[in-house]
Amino acid sequence: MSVVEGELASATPGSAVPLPPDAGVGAVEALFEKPLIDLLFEAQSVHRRHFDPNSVQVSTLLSIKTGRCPEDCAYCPQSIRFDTELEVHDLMPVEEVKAAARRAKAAGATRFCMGAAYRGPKDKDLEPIIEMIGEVGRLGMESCVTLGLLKPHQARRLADAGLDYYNHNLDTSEAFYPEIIGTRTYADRLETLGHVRDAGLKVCCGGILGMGESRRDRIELLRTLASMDPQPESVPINRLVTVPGTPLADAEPFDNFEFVRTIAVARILMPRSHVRLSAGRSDFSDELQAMCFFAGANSIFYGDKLLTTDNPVPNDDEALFAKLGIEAEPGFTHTPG
Ligand code: SAM
Ligand code: DTB
Ligand code: SF4
Repeated sequence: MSVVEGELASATPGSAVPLPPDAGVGAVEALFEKPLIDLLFEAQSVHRRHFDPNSVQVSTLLSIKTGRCPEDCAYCPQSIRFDTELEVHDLMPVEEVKAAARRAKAAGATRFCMGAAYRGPKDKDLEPIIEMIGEVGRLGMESCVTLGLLKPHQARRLADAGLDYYNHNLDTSEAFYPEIIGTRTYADRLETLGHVRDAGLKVCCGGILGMGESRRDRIELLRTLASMDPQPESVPINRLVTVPGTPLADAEPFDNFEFVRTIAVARILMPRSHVRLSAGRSDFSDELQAMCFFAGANSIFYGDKLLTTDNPVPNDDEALFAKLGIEAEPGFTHTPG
């Protein structure tokens, strides 16, 4: 810890030591209720004890299978149940995905995430995906996939293929979840996360803000994430992207300060996790993004598209990093195999 960091940490108001992962509702509520500046100061103090505060991890996302998903997630443009005028496609050819991974590497990404609109993959779907994972590793990037619910043997197959991360979100609190998704339960999601951990994979797990949930739901989501042992290595915090045709198309815009508070509380509860400023950034001002980085967000998706919706164009992100003096986190290099 540098002298400045030491001073900052010792001057932290309230709990300089992060809350335990099983902190009670009251303790987490008290964080949310702090004056914003005190909360940000505490989150930033925790953040710089574990990370370089001027470094942000950069991931690239690609939808390798788009649309016609049988699930009914009320936020999702890819559900077959909603008319979202989506351009659908089956699993992309392996060579096309490999080429996209090479472009991501050349653009500076250190993690390549591949998403597929499945309830869960069939065993035969995993074969081409395993080839894609191999190429990402050979390029020296970390690999991540998000394929829905997994069976234990499927998680092991992905781990054996050299996959680094599996993304599977809890999305919201257990209590609010049935308002959003009817086709699979919270317990199903926790079970998949257990299989992912048991297979030795790193976990990327987070949620969405702005679906009409209460602050109590956000508290419960963060408590559930933080009480995982070990905590998820990556925590994507998405702000709902309202997509015409989905049941949440007319959801009220989510409050910017509540978004920043949620990032800060996530940082305090999960001090060693990468907290990703995920979907929704296209609607954020530079100033709001800067506040999120100050609150402890230290990962973004880079590239003009998320899975099916817009993300800021790379030029804008480069300009933002330059203005803020932020550097992309140095790459992780796999042993070529
Ligand atoms: N089908 C897989 C699954 O559900 O696990 C993988 C892909 S799914 C699209 C990945 C995540 O994207 C969801 O869990 C959700 O958190 C996020 N997401 C999807 N649509 C979104 C939207 N409109 N706004 C914000 N986040 C969204
Ligand atoms: C996550 O939490 N957010 C990403 C990633 N994991 C796969 C996906 C965001 C999707 C936003 C809506 C879309 O582009 O379709
Ligand atoms: Fe399907 Fe995933 Fe979208 Fe739900 S979030 S509808 S499971 S693609």
